Amino acid sequence: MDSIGPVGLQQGEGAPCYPQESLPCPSDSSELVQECLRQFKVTGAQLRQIQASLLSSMEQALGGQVSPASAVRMLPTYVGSTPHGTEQGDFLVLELGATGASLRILWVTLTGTEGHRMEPRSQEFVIPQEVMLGPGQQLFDFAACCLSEFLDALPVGNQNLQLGFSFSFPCHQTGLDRSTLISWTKGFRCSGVEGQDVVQLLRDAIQRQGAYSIDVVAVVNDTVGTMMGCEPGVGPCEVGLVVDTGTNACYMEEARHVAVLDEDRGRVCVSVEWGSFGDDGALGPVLTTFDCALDRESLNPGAQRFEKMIGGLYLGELVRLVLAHLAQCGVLFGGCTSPALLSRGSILLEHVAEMEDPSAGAARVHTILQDLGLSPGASDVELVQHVCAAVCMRAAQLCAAALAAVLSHLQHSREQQTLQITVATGGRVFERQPRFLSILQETVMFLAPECDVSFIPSLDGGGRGVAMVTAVAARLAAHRRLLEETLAPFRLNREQLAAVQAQMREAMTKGLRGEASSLRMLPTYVRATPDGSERGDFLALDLGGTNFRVLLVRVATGGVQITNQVYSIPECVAQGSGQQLFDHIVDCIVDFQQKQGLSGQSLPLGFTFSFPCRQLGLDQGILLNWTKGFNASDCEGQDVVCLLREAIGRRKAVELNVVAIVNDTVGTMMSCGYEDPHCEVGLIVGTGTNACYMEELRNVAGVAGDSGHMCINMEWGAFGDDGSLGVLSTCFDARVDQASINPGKQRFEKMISGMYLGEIVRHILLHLTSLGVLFRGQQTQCLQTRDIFKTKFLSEIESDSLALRQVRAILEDLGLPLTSDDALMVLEVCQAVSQRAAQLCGAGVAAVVEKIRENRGLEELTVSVGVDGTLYKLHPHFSSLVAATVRELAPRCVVTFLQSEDGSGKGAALVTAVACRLAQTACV
Ligand code: 0WK
Ligand code: BGC
Ligand code: BGC
Repeated sequence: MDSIGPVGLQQGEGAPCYPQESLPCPSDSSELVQECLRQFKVTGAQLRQIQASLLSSMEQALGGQVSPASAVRMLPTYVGSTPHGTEQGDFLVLELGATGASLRILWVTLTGTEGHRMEPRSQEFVIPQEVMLGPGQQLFDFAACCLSEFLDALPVGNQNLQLGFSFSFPCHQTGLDRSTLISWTKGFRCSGVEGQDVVQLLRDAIQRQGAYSIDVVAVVNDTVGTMMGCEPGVGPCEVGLVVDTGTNACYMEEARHVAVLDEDRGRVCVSVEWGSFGDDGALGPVLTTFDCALDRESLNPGAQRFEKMIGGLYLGELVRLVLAHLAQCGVLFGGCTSPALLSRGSILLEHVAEMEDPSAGAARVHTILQDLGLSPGASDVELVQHVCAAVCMRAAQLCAAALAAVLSHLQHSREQQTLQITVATGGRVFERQPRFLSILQETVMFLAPECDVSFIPSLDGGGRGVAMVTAVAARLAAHRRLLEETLAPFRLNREQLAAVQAQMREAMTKGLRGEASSLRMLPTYVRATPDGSERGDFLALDLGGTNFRVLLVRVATGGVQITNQVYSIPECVAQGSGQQLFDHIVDCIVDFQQKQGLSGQSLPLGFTFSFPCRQLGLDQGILLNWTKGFNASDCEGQDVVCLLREAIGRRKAVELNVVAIVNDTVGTMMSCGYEDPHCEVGLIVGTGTNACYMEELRNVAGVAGDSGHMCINMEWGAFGDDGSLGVLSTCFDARVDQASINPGKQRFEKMISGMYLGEIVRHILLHLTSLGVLFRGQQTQCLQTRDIFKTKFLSEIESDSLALRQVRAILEDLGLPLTSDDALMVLEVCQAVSQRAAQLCGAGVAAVVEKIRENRGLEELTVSVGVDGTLYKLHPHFSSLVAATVRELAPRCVVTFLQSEDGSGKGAALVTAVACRLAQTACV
């Protein structure tokens, strides 16, 4: 005869439950009865101990501590807000696992009007034991079959239905509709489900069923449904407490406390999963041998120890084990047992609820025990009621200790003297055991006196709450679809990029031949990259980027020394008269010379002029058209070296020897070429974008000579101005182009460079706001403001080191009223726009390096590309995306990207130095 007795373990000592020690049936029967009932007595100190230990487990788990694993899991649920009552629509809800061997389906209509409730239609289906313990597919097919049966009775036709899946088991959620089962609890143990995404399993089963088009948009733990099901008027409920077959709670936690979430604003609902509390032995002192026996015989020994002392699936079994022990010791039912009394699960929650209820009266107890094949005497009935009361009392007290831990944590984390809070309760233990709630309330008041707690039974067991979450999820899913539709044109595939590469290649060939092409392929008269023998002091100007710089470049044996000064070009000067612009440039030069003690010296000067110029020689450049926001009058069609010399002329006592005019791409190539002789391509991705490279002179029409090389300024910013990029251009690109000072021009540049990316993003955000996807559809003044969304925000927002919270800070500084979902979507918009820009740029570079490789008839080309420009340098992912695209599209070229340290001013000085060296050798 195996007998069960108290274990008497100290706090947290060793693994839970040693094999049961059989307790002798003491001769004094009353002692035995008292001993059995005393075991279920949990002292105030023990309850406080449990409260404290559960609290520290909660904080360990929230802090992300993995080893030792904390006993409670604290799982984020991706539910970020309690309902604001505006949710509306018809929703299907499938509840699995809350009420043991049954699943429930509900049709919930949310009216979106506060206080106006429509009674949900629902149906319960009993789940056969073999389905609860069989292959997972069978369980989900069973659920899908029940769904069809439920819908067959409703006039749903073939409308697309949205379903919320209430799945009451511990799951790692990675989204509102993505949830991986950690482990089964309660009476379930289907194979092939743990570690799987249960939403996908349900979707697959519904697919297999094929009867209705049902979209599973959210998966919710039953505690969350219970919390969300609170009538807004009484709430908001910020804690959901379920005691049904199992037990658990969820609550609204400050997002910043949840380590796994990189979010510190707002709140997120966390499922505590306190059922597993004590699986690490923390419950030692309050565990009885009856608990041990129950656990040993359960489907999951050693797991869910706390749940097995509270959950409705176990209370009946605990009572049975005690009654069986007392009967076997002869102090109950005259020492007689019955097959029913000795068989597991024969006493159910309902039995305990009735027998424990003093108002039910002895007669009912009698009937139940007789149904179990027992013939109870009068004293037996009373004793049975005592046992039921003891088991239920302890369950309610333990549940209260756990709830008090959650409440104390909330009170501390919200730094409130007194926490006022509403707890939504759900589950049949509450419904069937009215005393459960009162004991729970009393004990919570004892353990958390500074918390003013009101308990609200959740309506229809949380079904409405699940529908609320589903409504929110449906809205978010709809928003996601609209976001994907909006961003889809920005997601370029390999074919599209290869087409850009091929089109650019063709345009290069045409441009070199002087045929009509959107690529002007301008000869620069730079025939060689530096060979290191250059020497001397040079002045250099660098105009056309973010900053205008004047530089003194000393090229000596030991290397190149640069002194430079940044000057601003006010918009009114950039868009004023040409004379004003060049006078301003000369003013800056004079200021620089004075500061550097160079006044009166006429150093050779190299002019980096980053605009499309048809060069007739190294020091002759006819400006073809302004770009990048410049629009000074009387310059286009003029030789800008002349314009500069005239301005110098207008400024008395200034002598400057302008030797060379170079494009910033050429300056950058030369600057990097000085360090790396393989550098034969120059790339700028800054305010504007462009590239140059060393072409075979024989391929350059209009320039004499068939041997040797010449650097060609591609002016690729204008690629596609002939409409060849039409297929890739989006309505947002069109809006940016139309609003620019050079509509129809520089189309490639307007899809890539820093002057425009922020504007593309702003137009997309405006569009998404108008669809109600962003900022709750509120159009704000600031978002209507041109250029308010700087391209540098993309670099900041996309930086990996920035948590979503910082993204919010950037956007809030812009005066945008946003939620965390909004911040995430803005991040995705930025990523899509910058990724497209980098890939298009990569396709361009691939076209250039492949041209060089084929020019030289090489199997494989090793080449370096000198790069400059704020966007390329500051954006966290731009450079790697460009390199990846080049590897993909030009696999036979080994391309190294060299970020230019000194800008193209140094390059201009080197071009000048080469020109001076060649001039000297020509004189000799
Ligand atoms: C720095 C170079 C300059 C070039 C600029 C482009 O020295 O010649 O124009 O980079 O980058 P941005 O300043 O437009 O970002
Ligand atoms: C599950 C929880 C659930 C609770 C109440 C437990 O067994 O692990 O996810 O909330 O039962 O149904
Ligand atoms: C200009 C190019 C320049 C590029 C990068 C473009 O707008 O047309 O000449 O190289 O910007 O600054």
